[in-house]
This record gives sequence, C-alpha cells and structure tokens, in this order.
Amino acid sequence: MSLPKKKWWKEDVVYQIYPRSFKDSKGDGLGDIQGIISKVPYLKELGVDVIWLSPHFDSPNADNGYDIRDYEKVMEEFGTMEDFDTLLKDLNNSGIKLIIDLVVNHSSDEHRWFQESKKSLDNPYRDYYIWRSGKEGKAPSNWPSFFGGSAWEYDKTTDQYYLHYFAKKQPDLNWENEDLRKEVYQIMKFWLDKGVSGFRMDVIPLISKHQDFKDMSVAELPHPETIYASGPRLHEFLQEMHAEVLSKYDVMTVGEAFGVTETIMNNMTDERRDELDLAFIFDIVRIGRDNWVQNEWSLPELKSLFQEQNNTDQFHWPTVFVNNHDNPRSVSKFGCDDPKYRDMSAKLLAILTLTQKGTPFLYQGEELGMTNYNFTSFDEFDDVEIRGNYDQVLESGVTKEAYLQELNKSSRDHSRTPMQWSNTKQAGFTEADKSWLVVNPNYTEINVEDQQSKEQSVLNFYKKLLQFRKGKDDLIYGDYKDLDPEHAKVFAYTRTGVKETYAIILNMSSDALEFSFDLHEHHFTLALTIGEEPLGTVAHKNVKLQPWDGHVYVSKNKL
Ligand code: ISL
Repeated sequence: MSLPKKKWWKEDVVYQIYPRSFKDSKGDGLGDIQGIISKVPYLKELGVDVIWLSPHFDSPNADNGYDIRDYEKVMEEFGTMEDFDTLLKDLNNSGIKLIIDLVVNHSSDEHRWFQESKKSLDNPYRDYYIWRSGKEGKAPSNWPSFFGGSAWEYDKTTDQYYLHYFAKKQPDLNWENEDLRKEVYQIMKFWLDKGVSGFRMDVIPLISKHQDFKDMSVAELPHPETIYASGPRLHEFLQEMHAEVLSKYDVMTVGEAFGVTETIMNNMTDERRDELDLAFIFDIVRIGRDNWVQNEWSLPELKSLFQEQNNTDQFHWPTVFVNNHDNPRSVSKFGCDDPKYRDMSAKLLAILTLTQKGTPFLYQGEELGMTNYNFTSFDEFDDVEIRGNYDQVLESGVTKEAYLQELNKSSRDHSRTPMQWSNTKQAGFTEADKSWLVVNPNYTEINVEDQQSKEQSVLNFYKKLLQFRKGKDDLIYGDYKDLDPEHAKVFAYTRTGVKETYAIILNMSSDALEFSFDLHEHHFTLALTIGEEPLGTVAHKNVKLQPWDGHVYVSKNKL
C-alpha cells in the first residue's frame, strides 16, 4: 500500500480547549478568552501544534455555547472580538494554529433567523428552520430529542411544530434551503478570512434530513442517530461547502461523525471526494456505552476498534482521541483511578494517543492526568443532556441512586470541571469564590504548578513525548500492526515506516508481566519509557513491564 499524502493536519497534535472551564481572567467564575491568552505560553511550552476552541460565539448557553445566537459575535461572558483577534495572533506568533467549532446543524432559538422564522408562515426566514403541522393534535412524528422528550416543539403562533434534535432552544437549521446554506458559507468565510486554520464541525452528518419525517420503528427509537445521520443529501451538501468555501483556503476540517455508518464515514473523509479531511467516530471513546449506561469492556475489544480504524487505505486518515468535552476523563475510564497507578496510567494513555496512527486530539487537563469528579447529587450536574433526560429515565423505573452511579461513569460534566492550574483556591482557575461548575477537590494533588516542578510528572511526560514525536515521519505515517490482538493486558503494536520500525508495548493492567517479543532478533533499542528502564540497548530478550508501564522501542529493521 503506498504511503498516505503528507499534510500538516496529519502530523500536528491538536489540543481542545473548552473555554468555559479553561481559565477565568475576570473573576466571575467563568473561563474567558483573556484567560486563554494568558496561557498561550503554557500551550507553547507543552508543545501542541493546533488549538481546537469549543464554541466562543454569542450564545444564551442552553448547551454551553452549542446553541449559537450570533455566529459573528463573541460570547459576552468570554470577551470581545478584539480578544479573539489577540488570541489568534498570539497563538500564530507562537507557531500554534487555531481551529474553531462550526455548529450549523442547529442554532439558538434566540438567533434572529429563528425569531423571524417563528413569526408567520410566510416570513422570509420561515424556511431557514424545519416546521411541520401536527397530526391529530400530536407531533408530526415520533422522533425523539437526544436531550429528552420529543424532537418536535409546538409553537402556537403559527400552530406548527419545529424540529430540534437536541434541546428545545436548539432548533435544527433547514439545509434544504439554499439561502440558509449560503448564509453558513458566509459565516465560514468570515472566520477563515480572519486566519483560522479550519473547523471542527458539530454533528455535521445530521444536517441532511429524511424529508418524509417518517415515524421510527420500535427498534430504531433507542438509537435515533442511525436515522438522523443517514440523510440523503449529506455528501452533496459537504461537496458544495468544499467547493464554495473550503477549496479556497489551506485549512483542515474534522467532522463530528456522530451516528454515521462506516460507508458514510468512509465517503465523508475520502480525500478524493473533497468533503471533509478528518472525522471523530466515538466507538473507542464510548466503548461499552449504551446511552448513559457504562458497561464493562475488554482490552481485546478496544484493540479491535483501533484495528478497524487502521484498516483504511491511503485516501483516509484517522483521528485518535480518548477524551473530549462530551466524555468522562480517559484516566478514569481507560487508565487507573487508584492513586498508586494513576499517573503511570495517564502517561501510558499519552503514549497510546501519540503513537497510534492518525491525528491525535488531546483535551484540556488530559496532560495532567485529571480525573472524573465524584458527583454526590444531581444538583451538582450542569449538563442539559442530564436535565433533559432526568424525568424519563426515572419514569422508566431506574432509581435515582442507580442513575447517579452510572452518570458518575458516563457524564459529560466529568470533563467540564475547571482546569486545575495550582493548589490555590478554585485550583487557580478563578479568583471568584465559586466556579460555574464544581472544581474537582483533587486539584490539591493534580495541578499544573505542582507538575511543572516535578520532572517525573504527567505534564512533563507529555512535553517529552510531544517533543519525541515531532518530525518522526516513520512513527507518524508508518503502517500499523497489532502484535497480539487477544492479549488481555498488553496493548502491543508496531509502526513500520520507510527507515525505522517502532514497537510500542503497553501494560494496561495493575500486574507486573513479561511480554514475549524478541527485541534482539529485530535489533530494537529502548527509545522512551514511563518507568526507570535505561534507554538504548536492551539486556533481556523479552519485554518486562511494571504495572501500567509503557515502552517505545525503535529499530532500523523493517518488520
Ligand atoms: O452522545 C451524545 C448524545 O447522547 C452526546 O454526548 C453529544 O450530544 C453528541 O456526541 C453530539 O455532541 C455535539 O453536539 C451537541 C453538544 O451538546 C455537544 O457538546 C457537541 O459535542 C449539540 O450541539
């Protein structure tokens, strides 16, 4: 198989910032853009190449910014357009690119388009959204919202319902309407002309709707995304967006491919089709998940999911991530929450994310080994997804205790607790006495300041590994081979490039063990390790690994 085409967005490491929780400069308990600006030197020293900024646009925050009221205005709580321009300039001057979040499957119901659209059946903006008459006094179809209840909301002004896949305050935009699409392309150009380097596209597969709005079957209802993400005109819309906008800039696009089939995913990211460059699929990060329930999973299952995304040709390029703002903290899900091995496991996940094939996406706090928070009551949650689903989950017979126990494994709020900068009050995130969301009390032992001063910290390991990875084309582009898919504790794989082969051996268990892989036969030397092993020539033939230890070997031989 010929090697993939080299691109900056295949080599760069992306770091996601959830602005609400990153750093507060104004003392109101909310993160803001000036706060991010103050941390650009931190990001540069960390060694990441691109920042993905979660929505910074004007919003009433029904879904923490994923409900946009004005696409060309900065959210007041976050600051001003001048602040945004300063952030972009400071990042670029530090050699860091900025991609922003494009949320165009839906807007806020407070957007002027929707305020107009709801006024009358013949309003010029009526068709910017999806309105249908009810049937016998009920909603047009049985489609459910992801955030609880029906996906149809009745509006008495015009005696019709409007569609919202998410919260009622997030009405879906009508992409069948060419004028609406042109407005979206204008918005994209507005930010691209400022110099952003691309977009992360929120639930982009959902923009094309089945126009019959036919009732879902009983089998389809528990997973509406399979219907919502298979609309007939998705590829047409994406190719039009590429032709009208993206083809005119050297930018990167990553689609949140929530709910798509493998075929749609492959078509959406095939570089010969001029649609999107990359996509997030959630099989890995949500392994074992059944909606808000987190079931057990095994390492062989996880390895098979990584194998699947490696079974691609040179026209496709994966993304690699185990954290984001919608999922629990990776060290709590994939690593080890036991303080004895927590840091080791966080470093192991760093090696996994940064040596797998694909563009790595890190999430704020992952570089510290930040963990889930133990929510003790529903009052502590902020997430609209929980609030929206609460009644119907309890009405289904689930007890409050059981729901809370599962949410403590699956809630989106785990990743939204404020970034932990120091062991001063509110973890140095804000001067205010209270943050918008609870600060994890373990900030006293997990924070930037403490880890900057400790050579063996998770933070310094990420810095070392990010530096190690830079420019290593054979590690970045090399072919992937799982050395032992069925092993229950060890994740071992090679990356074979033009000149070098890397062997990554990870002990994802709390047991010391020996992994049989003949290092001498292939002249491997130890290039990077979590534990104390001396680098260079290896004494013993096989690989000896302490609990949660990880080794990266290199050889001039091609395996
Ligand atoms: O899986 C989910 C649905 O139950 C959610 O975690 C999430 O809503 C889904 O992955 C889509 O996420 C994106 O769109 C949402 C927003 O709430 C998320 O933060 C965003 O990442 C609506 O804009």
